[in-house]
Amino acid sequence: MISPINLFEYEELAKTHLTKMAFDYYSSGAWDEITLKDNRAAFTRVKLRPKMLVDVSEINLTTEVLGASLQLPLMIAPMAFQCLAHPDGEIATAKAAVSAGVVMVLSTLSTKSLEDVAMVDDGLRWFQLYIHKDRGLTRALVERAYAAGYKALCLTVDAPVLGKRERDQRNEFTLPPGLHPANLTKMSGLDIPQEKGESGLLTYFAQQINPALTWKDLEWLKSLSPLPLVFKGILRGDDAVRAVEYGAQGIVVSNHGGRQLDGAIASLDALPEIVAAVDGKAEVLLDGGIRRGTDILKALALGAKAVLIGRPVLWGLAVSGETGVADIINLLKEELTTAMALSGCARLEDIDSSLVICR
Ligand code: FNR
Ligand code: LAC
Repeated sequence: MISPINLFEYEELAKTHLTKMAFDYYSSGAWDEITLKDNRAAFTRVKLRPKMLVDVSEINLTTEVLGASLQLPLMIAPMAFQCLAHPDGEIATAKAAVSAGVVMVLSTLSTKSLEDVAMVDDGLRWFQLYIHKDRGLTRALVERAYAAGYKALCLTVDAPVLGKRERDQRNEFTLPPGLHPANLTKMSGLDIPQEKGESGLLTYFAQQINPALTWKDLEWLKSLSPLPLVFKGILRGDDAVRAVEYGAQGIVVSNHGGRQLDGAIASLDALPEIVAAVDGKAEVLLDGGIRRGTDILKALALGAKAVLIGRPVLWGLAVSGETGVADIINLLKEELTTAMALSGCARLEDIDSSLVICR
């Protein structure tokens, strides 16, 4: 078997390792998948303006996010149900993140418990929170994440209800026997009566997740732990400003990988407005469609402090567990190093808006 040389080849290979139900769940977007595709297309609309005759014999990729050092400006986005890709699931992802020196954000809906993932050497881990209707359950999640040493709470704000992913509906998506959301229940499957002709996850959200959440609930959330708050799923400058007023230390510009509101703006297109609105008062991160080192370069040039990758991590996991995830990170690292050298940027601080032109 020839090993993949880029993230797209990983996806192709991963498809052969996954059930159709799992591959469809991982890869799909909402409705017509317009936003899913536009997340990628947005990167092709941005052109680079490389600088010549700069000493690029040493490229430095290190940076800081929320005061912690990262080996490169990359993080692993929260993604549910990673044991569908590999038996080690989130543990394998956490190990690869620790070795690479990047932050992993663990999903509320992980298939390994947050405590088990925290056993992987002292990594830089954040916990992604879904606020359930059951406030006691939500409080317990936050308290457990804090106790287990997670360094920030990543509050996902773009999913009051689950986006309609029609492939999951067609497949009546559910978890196979033996897998369950390990932070929530000791039962198998999604622990809900599965509705015929519907995705089990959509039903889960409708029953369990609080669609009435608003800004006024944030004081309550902040009272639960001293963890810094990062808002994930912001697409407008005014919302970003409000998030900062409510104490956000970080903003993830994201449309959930095109899985929520189809037709929503590509995250890269939303980035400049948000960077301008936040005006340095919080760290701005971006996810959605990052597949090449040049994509990271473009996002940084448009003002992101770092980027998160989603699906490619699952492709790495499906192909070869921890090794595959490590390889995904390494491929992006090599590509970013080359892209910076060819652009005349030896350090991340050399990357600024003069490097890009948006058409
Ligand atoms: C996600 N995403 C996500 N986000 C979140 O806040 N909580 C979650 O549990 C999940 N679960 C999840 C599962 C799967 C299978 C995918 C693909 C995505 C969204 C994720 O964090 C991120 O925003 C996108 O995946 C980024 O886009 P790319 O890199 O996949 O294009
Ligand atoms: C998803 C949810 C779980 O995107 O965030 O599938």
